[in-house]
Amino acid sequence: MDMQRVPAREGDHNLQNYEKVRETFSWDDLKKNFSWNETGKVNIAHESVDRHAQDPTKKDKVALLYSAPDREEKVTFAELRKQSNQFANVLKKHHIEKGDRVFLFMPRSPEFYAAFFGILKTGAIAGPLFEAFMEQAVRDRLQDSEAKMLITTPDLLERVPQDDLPNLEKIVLVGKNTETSGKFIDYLKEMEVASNEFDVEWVDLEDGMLLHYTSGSTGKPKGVYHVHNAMIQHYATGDWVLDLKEDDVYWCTADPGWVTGTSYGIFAPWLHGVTNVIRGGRFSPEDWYGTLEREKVTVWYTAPTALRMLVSAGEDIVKKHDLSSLRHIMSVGEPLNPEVITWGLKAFDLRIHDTWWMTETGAQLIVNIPSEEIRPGSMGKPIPGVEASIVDNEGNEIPPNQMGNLAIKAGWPSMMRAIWKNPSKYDSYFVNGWYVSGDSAYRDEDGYFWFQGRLDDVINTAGERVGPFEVESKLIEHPAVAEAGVIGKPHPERGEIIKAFITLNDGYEESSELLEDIRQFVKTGLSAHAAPRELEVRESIPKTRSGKIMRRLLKSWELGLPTGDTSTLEE
Ligand code: 6R9
Repeated sequence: MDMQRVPAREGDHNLQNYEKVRETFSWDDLKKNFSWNETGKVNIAHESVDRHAQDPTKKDKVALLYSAPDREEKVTFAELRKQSNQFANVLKKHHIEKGDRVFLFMPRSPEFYAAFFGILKTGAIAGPLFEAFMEQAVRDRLQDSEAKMLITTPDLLERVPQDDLPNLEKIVLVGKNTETSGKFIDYLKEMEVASNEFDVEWVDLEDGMLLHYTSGSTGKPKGVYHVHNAMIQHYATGDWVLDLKEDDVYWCTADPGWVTGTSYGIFAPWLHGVTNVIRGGRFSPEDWYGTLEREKVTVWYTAPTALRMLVSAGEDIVKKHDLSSLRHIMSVGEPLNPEVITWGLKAFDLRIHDTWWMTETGAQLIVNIPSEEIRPGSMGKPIPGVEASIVDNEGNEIPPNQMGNLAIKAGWPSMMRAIWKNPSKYDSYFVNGWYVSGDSAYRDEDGYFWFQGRLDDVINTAGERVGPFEVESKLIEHPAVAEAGVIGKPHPERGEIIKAFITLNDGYEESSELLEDIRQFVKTGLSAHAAPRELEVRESIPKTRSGKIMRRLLKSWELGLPTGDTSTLEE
């Protein structure tokens, strides 16, 4: 299909002459922009917060523009420095050392950001958890990381299985606190008496900074380990792709439990010292348009699922809001439908710029930048300093217009440095010097990349990665369920929904009550976004002779597609 191309508009974009910059750019040159270039000792929290707080022209600028339906707050760079210093002192008092894992399990709030930077200032590794996680999801992550401390709220505490977490020494409670045991720390009380001054722990570029858990097709979620060096790329893409300028009001809608919410909800905007909008509460078209209008957002980073829901909400509601501040929109997480780009041109009179990257890559790699033509349906082209290609299974590059593995030449600054405690898993990403993403794509003659799908069984539902194994494991914990196979089923708004095929244990009869009970069991045990929207009871689940669930076959049946090679199917 020959989609209408959308040319770049004239404008004062940060990155002009993309092709020329690509030819001459080197990451080493860029390092000269950083204050640590001389010493080699860094801390991403210093670069994001303290550097601006120490600048007389910047210190009173609003860093965090927080709002939720029941709360509003403005936090300047100087205040954010002070609060994160205080929290770093609280952590030190309770014996947190460089390299310790400190996890956050709480909604977006000013306290979250103070605590997050406090952790980084001590040289500890921060592990943000999505607030909707239920007990099993929390347990898996805190156990695997051997987290020493957790920051949470009294409301969420019941989902923290304390008895199963021998390494967890202390729990900081943000909010009204009735716990009295010595294990608990009262956030407000300790912050009140903590000093405003803190000597930031200067670390090496390769020292640990962040652990983000993400799902693969097998096994439990894996801890993707990032280091302070990632900031070089957060900074560069903040410049080229986010096109951030001094006076921007920037809004990234992602939760910091996911990588977009840290790399682009925290680091990129604050490395550039811009005002960062954080909106608490739940999604609704009225709320989001209201936020764009009220906060006078200029640069907006969001996701296809949300955009599709805005499309469904219609154009009338757009017209009710004054969105004239908005000048730049980006999207990430799933394929961006060409129809959504067409709609964006009508509704906002702006192009929506797709960007591609992953938890493992730490920052954007393939993007549409403001000064280049957009080809709707394409993810764009690699950023300067990054080499992307399509390779076969042996890691050999294949010609344009042929589908294969989307791969990146290893060595970009924000690349993960390990899978926590799982070196063989880490090694399995790399073939012949290429990082192999697990996505399939092709490249056209002009170097634009076109996403085709996942090559493994990972499900992408409303932009969130869900591993079928996790859901299957939870399903079979239900007393009625004998076996389970889980797939992603295409869905117009959510990209994919989770569909589970199950067999029942003897003595159980299929009924809508039972299916709803099973669904709730996954929802309350794992998380809402992992609960199957569709459940189908079958006589058996197809498996290979070695006992692996043949999800591909389930999917073909579901979609009425040819079943392909079934020679390994168990009789
Ligand atoms: C940042 C983030 C990564 C997976 C990735 C791919 C899908 C991300 C996309 C996209 C099509 C895009 N994905 N961006 N698919 N077009 N622009 O989303 O990280 O949660 O780890 O997901 O998401 O399948 O492999 P993560």
